[in-house]
Amino acid sequence: MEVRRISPFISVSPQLQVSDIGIAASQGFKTIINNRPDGEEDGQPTSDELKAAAEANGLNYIHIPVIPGKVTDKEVEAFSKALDNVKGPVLAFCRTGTRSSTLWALSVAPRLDADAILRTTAEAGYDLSALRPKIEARAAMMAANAPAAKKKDASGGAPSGKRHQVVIIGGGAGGISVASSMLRRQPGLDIVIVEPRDKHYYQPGWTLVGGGVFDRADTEKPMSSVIPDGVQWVRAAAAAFSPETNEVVLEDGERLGYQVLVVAPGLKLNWEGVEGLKETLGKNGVTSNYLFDLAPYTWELVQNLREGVALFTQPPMPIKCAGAPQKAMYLACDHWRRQGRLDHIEVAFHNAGGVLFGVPDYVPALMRYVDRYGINLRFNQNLKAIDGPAKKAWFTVTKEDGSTETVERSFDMIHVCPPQCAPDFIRESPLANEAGWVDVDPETLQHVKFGNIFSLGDAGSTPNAKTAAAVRKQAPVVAVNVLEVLSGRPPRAVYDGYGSCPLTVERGKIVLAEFGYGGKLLPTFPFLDGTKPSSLAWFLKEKMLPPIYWHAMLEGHEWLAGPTILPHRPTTHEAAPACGPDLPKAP
Ligand code: FAD
Ligand code: UQ1
Repeated sequence: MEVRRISPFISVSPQLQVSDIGIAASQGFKTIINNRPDGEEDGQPTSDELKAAAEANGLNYIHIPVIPGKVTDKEVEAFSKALDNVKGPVLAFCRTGTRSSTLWALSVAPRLDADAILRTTAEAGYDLSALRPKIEARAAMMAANAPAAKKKDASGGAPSGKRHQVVIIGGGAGGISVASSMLRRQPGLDIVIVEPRDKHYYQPGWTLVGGGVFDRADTEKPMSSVIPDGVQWVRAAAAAFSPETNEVVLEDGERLGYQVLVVAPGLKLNWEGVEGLKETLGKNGVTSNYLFDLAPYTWELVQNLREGVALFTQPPMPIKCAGAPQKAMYLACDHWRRQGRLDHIEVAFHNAGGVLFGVPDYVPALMRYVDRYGINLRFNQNLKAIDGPAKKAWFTVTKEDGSTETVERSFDMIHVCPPQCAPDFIRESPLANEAGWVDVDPETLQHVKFGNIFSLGDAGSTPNAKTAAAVRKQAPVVAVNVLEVLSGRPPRAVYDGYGSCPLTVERGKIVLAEFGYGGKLLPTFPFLDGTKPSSLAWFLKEKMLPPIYWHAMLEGHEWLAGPTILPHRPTTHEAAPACGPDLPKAP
């Protein structure tokens, strides 16, 4: 069995025998496409026999027979439709694989340049250069028939030619940590990080900036200082993906080729999602700890407020650090209480959701603080519009019967947690799930469709708490799995959904939520009961976590974050060494 990979989603091969089907299943293929009519030569297994073998091995089977040299539009349409709808990876075959690769080339013609298509098939061992006029004609025909359908490519830019071993999108918590974790395991690995900003931020510190504990300068470092030695930094924003040709398209149209791609661009703070918010941020008593520039303004407002109304808002989930909106509120209340002003300040928490915190075990401790501070909880109230100069905010309230109404609130200060979503270039890409996030397996963090793409951090589809704490555990998992895939083996490190949210309930005390998938409590230290406020957890947050972030996590020292590795499963994939050595653990 001679499998030739065209893209992470589809490979082609010469004639498969019935006995090859089980091997294909063990190599991770999910669908077989047979492009050969029955009875072309003696000894050829029939389509029915292959179908039965595929079904016995849990694979989908599709028969799109093609006569050699006579590929019709109908067959291309059928192949194209199959690729859009079936589960991948797909293994298509005919006598030599040429008909299958021809069908692929014509199927993707509306989306990819002829050059890219021909280069890709040539790399797989099929010289289809004679097909160029047909590819171009089909692309033109499809464009004419469906002008508004799909753009040919995000850029039309020229390929750079070089294919890096690993390209990482984003130099935030996820991108830097995973680069370091990979390099610790395999020094000299060819890694590129695509990151437009020249500063890296320790965002978890912004709650303490807003609470008057940290200086915002402590939360910022030059990007160049956190990019690991030996990693190439491309100072640009990624704009689109071309997973069929293993390329990322940058904003200026440049293309970067990769063997494995790691997608970690974080999420988008959607300030435009609240009418009037952008115009008034940073003035008129409107603040947010979600911005480096504004966290100090939170503390300024808190210090200056002597009486009046203070509102704190929380948008619909998912958001990064789901506890951050209430952390800002508790620290403000604690200050006002210590100053003897709390009785003169009406505090309300307007939460688009219906619960104070998603994991019930932590709610009783938080409720005690809500009561102590006299906070008015307003559930199912979503901030829709704000008028800074008039000091008014409007909320859409969803009632029990599902009907909605708008309520108006006046304020003296308001802390806004903005609505959040996947970045636009991810949402609009073939990597996204329906909600816009990078569609990855929750355990291996491997893309569900493109086996050489991984994602970690806030941009991923995994249902964990979107936190740096989660990234600390995800980075080693992705590092191991990327190296496995580069060696031609399937992923074997698994992530348990760990995330953590240190809820600053008062200055000096924290309720340390630590939990994994399904809300399972995952405390790191047996002696630290996260469901109770504790000064030890505050000490961890204030004194220990910054150096853990900067010097352990970002530098690839996997403190308390060693990945769970499943036993090695050797495969017979032609690209894989017969049985590779176990990967060394990071120090
Ligand atoms: P980020 O760290 O946001 O990095 C994304 C990077 O990608 C950025 O550098 C960005 O410039 C880059 N990028 C964006 N678009 C592109 C593009 N097109 N091309 C290339 N690069 C791009 N977590 C905790 O664990 N504990 C806490 O106490 C905590 N508190 C928080 C408090 C606040 C106020 C906030 C805002 C966050 C908090 N977090 C906390 C969450 C934590 O900061 C994030 O979950 C974490 O930073 C996510 O890492 P990431 O790499 O996915 O994204
Ligand atoms: C954590 O690991 C982490 O990332 C480094 C955070 O962000 C800074 C956190 O806020 C927390 C609470 C953790 C969890 C770490 C331990 C040791 C419990």
